[in-house]
Amino acid sequence: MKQVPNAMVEQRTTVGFKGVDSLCPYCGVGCALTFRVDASGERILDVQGRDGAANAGRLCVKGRYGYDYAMHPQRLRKPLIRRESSYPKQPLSGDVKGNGGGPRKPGGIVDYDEILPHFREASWDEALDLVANRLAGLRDRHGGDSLAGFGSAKGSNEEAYLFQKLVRAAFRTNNVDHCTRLCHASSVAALLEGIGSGAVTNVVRDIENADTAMLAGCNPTDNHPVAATFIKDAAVNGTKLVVVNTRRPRIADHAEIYLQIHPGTDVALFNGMMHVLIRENLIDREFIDTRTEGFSELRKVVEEYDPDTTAALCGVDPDDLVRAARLLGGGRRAMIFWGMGISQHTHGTDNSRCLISLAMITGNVGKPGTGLHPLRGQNNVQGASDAGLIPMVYPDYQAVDDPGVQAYFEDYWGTSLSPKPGLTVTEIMGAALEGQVRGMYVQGENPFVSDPDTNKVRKALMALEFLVVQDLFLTETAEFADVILPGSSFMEKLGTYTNTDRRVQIGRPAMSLPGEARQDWEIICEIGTRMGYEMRYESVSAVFDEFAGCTENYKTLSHENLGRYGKWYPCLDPATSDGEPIVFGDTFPRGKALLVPARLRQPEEHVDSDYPLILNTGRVLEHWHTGSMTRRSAALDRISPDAFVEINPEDAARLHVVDGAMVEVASRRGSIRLKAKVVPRVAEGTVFVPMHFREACANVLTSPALDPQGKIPTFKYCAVRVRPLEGASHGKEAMGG
Ligand SMILES: Nc1nc2c(c(=O)[nH]1)N[C@H]1C(S)=C(S)[C@@H](COP(=O)(O)OP(=O)(O)OC[C@H]3O[C@@H](n4cnc5c(=O)[nH]c(N)nc54)[C@H](O)[C@@H]3O)O[C@H]1N2
Ligand SMILES: Nc1nc2c(c(=O)[nH]1)N[C@H]1C(S)=C(S)[C@@H](COP(=O)(O)OP(=O)(O)OC[C@H]3O[C@@H](n4cnc5c(=O)[nH]c(N)nc54)[C@H](O)[C@@H]3O)O[C@H]1N2
Ligand code: SF4
Ligand SMILES: [Mo]
Repeated sequence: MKQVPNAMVEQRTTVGFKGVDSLCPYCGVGCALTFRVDASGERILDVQGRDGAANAGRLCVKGRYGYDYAMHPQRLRKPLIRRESSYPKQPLSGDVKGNGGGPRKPGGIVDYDEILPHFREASWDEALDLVANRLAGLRDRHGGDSLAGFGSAKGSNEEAYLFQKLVRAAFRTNNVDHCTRLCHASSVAALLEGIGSGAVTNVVRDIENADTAMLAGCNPTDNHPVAATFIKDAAVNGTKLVVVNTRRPRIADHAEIYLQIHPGTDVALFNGMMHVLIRENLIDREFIDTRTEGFSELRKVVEEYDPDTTAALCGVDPDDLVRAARLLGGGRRAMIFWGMGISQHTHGTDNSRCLISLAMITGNVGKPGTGLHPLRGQNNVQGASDAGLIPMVYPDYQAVDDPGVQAYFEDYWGTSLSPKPGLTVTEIMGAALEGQVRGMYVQGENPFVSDPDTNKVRKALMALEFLVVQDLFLTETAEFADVILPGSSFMEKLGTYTNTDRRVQIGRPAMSLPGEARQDWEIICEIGTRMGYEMRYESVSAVFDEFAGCTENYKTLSHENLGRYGKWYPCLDPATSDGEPIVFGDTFPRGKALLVPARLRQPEEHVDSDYPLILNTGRVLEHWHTGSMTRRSAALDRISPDAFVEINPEDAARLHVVDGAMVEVASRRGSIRLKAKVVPRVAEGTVFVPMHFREACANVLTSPALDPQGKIPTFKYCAVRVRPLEGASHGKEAMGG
């Protein structure tokens, strides 16, 4: 592929072009689009929205302008091997304490000139043999559990399926996980316990049939932007929105009621709402009797949460709490959407349990305009989970410690398998630090920037005896690698992706691979085969068929019958049906839904006079997680170039922080320097830092404390202090280097 300056990418050309029907590579909304590609097949000219089930032709700024990362000159083009002289390993681009860390191009991207000399180019054969030999050597000397793999929710179902198969069958361990652990793991734990399925019950666009929609701990305008447009349409047509958040999201402008609660007090709020619903008899008795169990225990617990006490705990007006409850019950059709403000807490599972109970006691499941919708984040996090990129389960959530299931997969894959559930993302980092995990394969994740407590992650990555990273770019994580493999971007590959609505859709290749980069799925298979476990497939669709063969919800689907528009699963007869937009009308996978009560628990981390503020972390519209893609997208980086911390005007005045000035934010684990934005949308006593900017890495601050069931870290709650930096100017140069 030729290198193209970004400016040229935006130019239209009059020479011939072809249209490729595909998908947006970013979020779980799963918008369908058409790439217009120039005649050479090496350059995307522009993108048009396509009339997919999730987007009806709409796209957000990332879908429309965010594709050029794939054409960035920093794309990896050849396998790289770390030079002998670069051992023992040191962090290459600065220590990322958050205060600048290393040389950067404008836009925060590391200057490769400083890093590349630590690696040498290698042939694929040399690199793949090295990877296979080192991993197999560790496996044979120390056992399969000395290895671990992080797969990717940015990749396809086929890649996710192959990756977990590689780890289980060739590494011989269940230590395989992905970013779902940092995301909706707690929601899924509560949903599996409560109803026996982790996927959404109703699709986003069913909101047009809802009387009420509650949006708890999510910010759809920035994070699920096209879904947000359908939510706003519904609001215009009469659906009442109840928004629950700690930092006013833009969707609150359309809300009937906005509840700005104290961080981490959702359990109390939802219990208080259930208290009102039961007291005022706005519940659905028949649904409770026929479809649920555990109501009397739930009733006892929520009895303790009268509106006045609860509202005080949560910092909201008791009348608003009562009004919000009334909007959800009394036979109104209500939908519940939720996001990371619910799941990323040490009580994330409890938060979701309460939302499930709220839906159940009001009979709001299984009908149009109702249901439970944990908004999925990555374009394929639903599919990657379905395909078994989870340490405790094979594809289709089948437990690895169930002897019947183990026997089935031993037969299906023709090898013996470990019955021991594996470690999660966060546990793997701990085990690496302690020397139990010695070798790792990271494909399409950037844990150095996305995992909590960066200083701990750095030590863990440095402690590994062998690390192979397969990415599009030389990421912050890849700086710790022994071998770096250049993979395929979304725009270069064929595969299926499952969106937040359970819709399985095909992404099609629009461009050729750059340099010697290879297809991710082929690299995974090569490693397996070279480790002694044969993995050979004729095509991507053959991989899909093997995956569908062991995964109930996909059994009827194939590349052929997914066609241009895809299908919702379950889909009994793809020839005649589009699949099911609404599920569980008669029964739940576990039979009756289990109502599991929860009480408000104190957070692990406490504020005190040294660390008096609560840190909330999250996202901005234009950037994607660790920035490796969007900070290499010209339009997106231009709109949102800098890290910032939002601080309330009252706190700012007290701390002598002015808008635009440089400040230091410190937690008990580390500190970062960035620009202050003084805004009332964050509550007094709280601050907000987006996670995208490696030079002011939010996760230097965050705590690795975990939810006991979901094992998800508490990204939404840690104690910090803010101080102005003396003599700091407003410019970028003050961000250190
Ligand atoms: N632009 C963009 N879009 C994305 C992504 C991205 O990186 N960039 N990532 C994708 C992924 S993987 C995911 S998981 C989704 C995440 O999408 P969201 O779930 O919307 O994610 P966040 O912005 O992290 O957090 C959601 C909200 O929780 C609020 N919150 C914080 N603490 C609390 C609390 O204690 N209680 C309540 N009720 N709310 C609280 C925050 O203020 C924030 O508005 O976005 C996806 N979409
Ligand atoms: N503080 C804080 N931290 C958080 C969160 C938060 O709210 N606050 N949210 C958490 C959540 S919800 C999530 S989902 C995680 C996300 O964490 P990560 O998944 O680690 O973040 P990404 O930046 O999406 O990483 C994707 C990587 O894959 C590469 N990539 C993209 N496409 C491909 C491909 O097709 N093939 C290959 N081989 N590589 C590819 C990209 O270059 C990038 O390096 O972050 C978590 N971390
Ligand atoms: S809403 Fe999500 S899937 Fe749709 S265009 Fe935007 S980022 Fe892409
Ligand atoms: Mo996520």
